[in-house]
Amino acid sequence: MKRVFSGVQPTGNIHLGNYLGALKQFVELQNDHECIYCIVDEHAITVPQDPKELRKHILDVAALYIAIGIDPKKSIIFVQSQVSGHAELGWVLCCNSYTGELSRMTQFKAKSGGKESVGTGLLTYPVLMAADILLYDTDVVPVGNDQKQHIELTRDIAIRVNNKYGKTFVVPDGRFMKAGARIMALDDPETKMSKSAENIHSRISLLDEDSKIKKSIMRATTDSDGEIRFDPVNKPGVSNLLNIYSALTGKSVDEILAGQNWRGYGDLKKELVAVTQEALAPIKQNYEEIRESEELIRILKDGAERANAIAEPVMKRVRDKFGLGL
Ligand code: ATP
Ligand code: LTN
Repeated sequence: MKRVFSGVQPTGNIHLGNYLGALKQFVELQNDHECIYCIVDEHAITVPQDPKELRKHILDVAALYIAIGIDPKKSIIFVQSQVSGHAELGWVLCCNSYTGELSRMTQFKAKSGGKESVGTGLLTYPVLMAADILLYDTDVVPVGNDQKQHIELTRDIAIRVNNKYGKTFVVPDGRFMKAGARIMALDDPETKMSKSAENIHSRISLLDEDSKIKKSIMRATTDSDGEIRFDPVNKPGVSNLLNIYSALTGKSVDEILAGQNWRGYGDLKKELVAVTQEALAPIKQNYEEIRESEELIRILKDGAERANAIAEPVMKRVRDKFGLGL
């Protein structure tokens, strides 16, 4: 069975972009893969976090993992900082990467741009991500499109180390969704839907109430020509709505357009509201049940033990290859 690894940062409410780009694949993959799903709290602290909020968000993401259908009996769910190999391997890989390649990363440029002083963690963020992945001999990494460059870097580092020290790492592949790989902000379809955008109507969080879902979708930016057609370059707003519709229902955009008699954007939006509310209702219900249960902590502790049992032999291999320790 091929091994899958992915992670989500505990930095706020998970939104439709996270879900349709990454998390939905997590659920699908667990039937025929060995899956490891991480809550990457060490990545979260590359920017300042309130400690109390961070702890809360870790449990929020864990509960959401389970609420969307990740089964802790099939998949490993754990918190990154509970397995020390991530930070340890992160350091080893830092010593095998170049500041030039790291400063060329789009995410680094976006997050550091215009700032007077930039934290080192922002620069080395993708190296820690490479460590997450390589620590488990991962074959497949399901992520959104925005992580493509980081996956490429992970592969480059793995190949570089293998060439220099002999076969040490499995070289992983990214896995990207057709419909949901890049969900755009509802208020500005030129930028990706994000947890950190100021306008709450730019995104739909998985736990949003029905009234909020309706408000955000009904006020989504479209255009003035009134024609419902999939054309991301000229009609990014409408295309984004169709894309979300497609990713939520599993129908292709052609199928959706062929079966409709919408008279305008209002009709498309109303139906998308209904589709979204229906898709999120069971997730919200499951979430309420699991979030406050003691079971959640037990699942994360058990997950960390199982993750560590896979990581430790890989770390031993790395120490041996590099001549670290005794
Ligand atoms: P944000 O920018 O929204 O704060 P993020 O990219 O910092 O989110 P994560 O929570 O770590 O961070 O992302 C989890 C997963 O969601 C990743 O696989 C990422 O590629 C994916 N993802 C994030 N935003 C989108 C989006 N707008 N469309 C599709 N996938 C996305
Ligand atoms: N950088 C990712 C989160 C992340 C990740 C990983 C994803 C950290 N480590 C390992 C896949 C595999 C992001 O979405 N911002």
